[in-house]
Amino acid sequence: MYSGAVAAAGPPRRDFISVILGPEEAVGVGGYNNSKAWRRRSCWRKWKQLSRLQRSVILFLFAFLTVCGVISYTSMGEAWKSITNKSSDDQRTEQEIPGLKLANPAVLPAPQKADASHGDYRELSPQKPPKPPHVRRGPSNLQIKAPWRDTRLKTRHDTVRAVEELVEADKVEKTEKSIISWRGAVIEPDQSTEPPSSKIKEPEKPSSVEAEDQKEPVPINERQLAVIDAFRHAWKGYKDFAWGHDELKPLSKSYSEWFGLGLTLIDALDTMWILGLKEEFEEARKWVANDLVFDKNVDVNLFESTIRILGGLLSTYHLSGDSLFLEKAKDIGNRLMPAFKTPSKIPYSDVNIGRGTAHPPRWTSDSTVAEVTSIQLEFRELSRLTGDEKFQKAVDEVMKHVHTLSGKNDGLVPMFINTNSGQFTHLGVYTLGARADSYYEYLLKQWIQGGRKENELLEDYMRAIEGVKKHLLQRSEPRKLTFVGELAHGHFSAKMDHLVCFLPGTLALGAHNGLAADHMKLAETLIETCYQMYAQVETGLSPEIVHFNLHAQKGHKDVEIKPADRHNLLRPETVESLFYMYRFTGDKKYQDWGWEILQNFNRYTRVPTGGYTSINNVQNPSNPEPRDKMESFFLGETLKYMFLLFSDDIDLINLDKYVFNTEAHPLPIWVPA
Ligand code: DMJ
Repeated sequence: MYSGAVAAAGPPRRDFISVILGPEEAVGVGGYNNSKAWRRRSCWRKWKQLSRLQRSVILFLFAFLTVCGVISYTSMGEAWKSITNKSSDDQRTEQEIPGLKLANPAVLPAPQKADASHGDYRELSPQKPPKPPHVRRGPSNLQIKAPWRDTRLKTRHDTVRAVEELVEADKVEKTEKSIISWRGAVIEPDQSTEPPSSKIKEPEKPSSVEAEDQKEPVPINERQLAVIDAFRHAWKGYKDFAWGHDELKPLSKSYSEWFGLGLTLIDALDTMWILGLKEEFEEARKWVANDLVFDKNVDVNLFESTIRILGGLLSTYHLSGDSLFLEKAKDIGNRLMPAFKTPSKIPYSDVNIGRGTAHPPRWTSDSTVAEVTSIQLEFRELSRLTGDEKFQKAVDEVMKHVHTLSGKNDGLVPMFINTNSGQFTHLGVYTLGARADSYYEYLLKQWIQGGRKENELLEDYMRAIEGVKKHLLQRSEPRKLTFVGELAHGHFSAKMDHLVCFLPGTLALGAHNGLAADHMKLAETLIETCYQMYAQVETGLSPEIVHFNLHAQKGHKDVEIKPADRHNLLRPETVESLFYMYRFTGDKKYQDWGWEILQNFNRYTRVPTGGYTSINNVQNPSNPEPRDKMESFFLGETLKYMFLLFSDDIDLINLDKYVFNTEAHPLPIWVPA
């Protein structure tokens, strides 16, 4: 608006704001005057001409704009400061942790763009989930997903964690080298005694997560397929005639009960998982979910139910990630605890899992040494998983007590221990067979499980192996096979149970974990003997017990078999040791020996209508006398170890991550502190 027009119209109304800026004042009367004083006076006059309201509004606007100006200046300053700081932080990180930036991309996948061609990554961004195609009613927790369908998601989740862990691990690795000490000797794990020449090649492992999830699956070979066929055949018999019962009687097409807890089914769960038998696994899982009930008035043997049921449930939980198995494990674990309520804390052999009472066998107050010292891996793991110390406390106490006991002979233990006094009984008899065997096995395996820190366990194990060398080793004639005999009140007996054949595998596992080199040598000699216990017999199957010839006699082999000992119960120990020997040496002869054994099981123990049977006479190929019973450990152990023996995939139950319980159920090795 021009001021001339305003002047013509009279003074501006006071009820609205009007700012008049025009040339007339600036020019003035009498010509152009643009001096500073004149301009100041003119502005002041104009200001004075404004109404009070107009002046207030102008002052308010001025004040408001000033405040805004100050605020925006401050925040821009902050932003600028943070930009400049960030770039200097980045430079510092690179200087302080050299290689960190380079190392990560080498181990982990490159940063992922939300690219349309990689739909996977979009799942991770915090966007609204897409609408489901149809609304599903019912509680979401009933929509159980099979765990193997979630692996990609798991991988990504784990990758994030792995970044943090790698940085941490990098620091730790540089400062710490784990050292194993035995009687003052220092053994570095790196110097373990694996024959270098024919060792299986271990693939480059960037990190456990990536290695397992991104590695090409190793194809299953012919021999593994033969094991799957054997398993399916055994399972068919169990399913058709013994479903939900303890053991199959394949000839009479029925079943036998021991505890009435579906022993074969539970023992076989993780084998099915390892063999990849998903349909069978799902079916068995349903039975566990719907029909496995521990609230039963039944007496169970503490050791047998721990290694088969608790061990089987725990390992299946670890492999599948399905919490159903952990819940069941907790249930049976709690129900077994009354066994430890004894005057000495050495547990009773039997527990009534419904009533919560425990007792020793009717005829004695003794327990078997192997039984009370071979439940530790399982109860310790249960404590770790549940956070409830009581399980571990109870079993650790047993080990500590046995560690201090007198009555050992150079580390070798008697076979019985009294639940009242806590002392060994029946002193003077020493064996690595029945009633003592897994005591030695669990000394080593607990030490491994706990991160190789519990020195008392290692001491007892090393001392015991020295005891074996000193008192129990002998050589047979004519082939000079080294075997482990027994000692009874100073007299050596050349008797060896098939059960002792766990020993080569255990010795090899110890050597792999950095123990003495001569343990591996002994393992190699003993596994040859165990193989000969099969090879020198007419059916190619080992009897339960053999006697070795100490003196050469014309026409006699190394191995003699007494009529009472010539049965075969489909036991796993030799195949178990063959598996360890192959893993640690890569020598194919061990696979070939196992293959011969599988073929002989098929030839003499396979029942055409389903299942396998124990036999009474390994010396009579034309009539091996079937006993009409398939033990649960045939599926839990023997076939599992066969499958693993024929595999060249060292990550199929990696022995640096898992330790097998004495029923072949793999449990995780705790991360060393
Ligand atoms: C299994 O129950 C276990 O391996 C145990 O340690 C010994 N006996 C059988 C197998 O022979």
